[in-house]
Amino acid sequence: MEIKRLEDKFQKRIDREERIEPKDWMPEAYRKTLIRQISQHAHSEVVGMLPEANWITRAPSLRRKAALLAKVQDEAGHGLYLYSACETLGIKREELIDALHTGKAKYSSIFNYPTLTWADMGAIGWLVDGAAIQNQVPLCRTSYGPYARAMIRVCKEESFHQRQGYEIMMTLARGTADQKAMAQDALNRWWWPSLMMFGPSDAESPHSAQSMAWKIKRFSNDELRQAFVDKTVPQAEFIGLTVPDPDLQWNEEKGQYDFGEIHWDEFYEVIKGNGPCNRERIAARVKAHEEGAWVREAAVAYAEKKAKKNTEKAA
Ligand code: BYC
Repeated sequence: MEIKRLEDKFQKRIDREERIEPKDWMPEAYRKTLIRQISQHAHSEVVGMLPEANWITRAPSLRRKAALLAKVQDEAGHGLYLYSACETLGIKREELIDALHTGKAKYSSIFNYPTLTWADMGAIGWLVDGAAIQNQVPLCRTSYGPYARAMIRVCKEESFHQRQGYEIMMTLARGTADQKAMAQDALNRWWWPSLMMFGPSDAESPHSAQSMAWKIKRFSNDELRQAFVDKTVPQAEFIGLTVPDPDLQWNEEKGQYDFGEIHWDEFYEVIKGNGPCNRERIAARVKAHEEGAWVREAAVAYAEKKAKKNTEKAA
């Protein structure tokens, strides 16, 4: 009875667009859903550094190298804000990282594909960060305060990432025939996995209805995917590239594009751990974590020494 009353009061706060803060009462399922989504999001940022880091040493100019380096560093920062936001829900960062390393936690399907050419840096920035922006701008208004606030800065940075990617694609598409072919090949390989980033279709999405009612999600997976297609197809046309979908067609009546069927079997295989690079990605993360243990230990020792000094000074 008491729980029911608290739940009703909680839902009323959500309906009034009030932000929920860490010390507020919240249903256990709301807390769990947020831990799941925010930690998956944090893991995606951190694993998302790997496919691009692969190209930092091979960027074709100093300018490209500096921009890519800055982008990958931004992603590390996004991971840190998101782990911190997640910790406000009463879970330890070590537990979250352990869940990633043992394969219990998911991260975005998109980062399980290989980066084969320089054009993939363009395609990732343009399409993957473009899809991320589509999904994350509404999350600046998500109902949980620390997540919403973290997303504001993340989105500003994603906007720079998207532009640097599109500019790489534009340069290649306007370059030699070989460069244009490389850009087209990257678009061919990244288009469908980018559409899968939005998650299963609404009819197949187990969490959507409750997350929409709690205003964690503001738009459904299909709504966001459609908006992304409508925005991105003209961008491809503008630089003279072809979206690899024979069924893609402008629907005058609906005022949006119709597009072909997504290969959901591939999506489910990738999120089960059987994508082209899943094992490689987790192995790289575990190795980095183990090899970075001394840095974490040194940081803790330094913080303790500093705190001790401060207490001694105050005494
Ligand atoms: N990949 O009921 P659904 C970035 C899972 S990082 C893997 O629709 P929900 C970037 C889903 O977790 C991009 N798994 O779930 C970084 C659930 O499984 P569990 C990351 C996926 O949560 C570096 C099941 O499928 N962005 O932008 O309501 C460089 C059923 O799905 C995927 C975020 O994380 C997927 N694509 O909706 C560049 C944004 N899709 O947990 C860029 C925040 C679904 O029951 N997250 N699943 O085992 C969200 O907005 C939502 O969690 C989702 C899924 C729309 C992704």
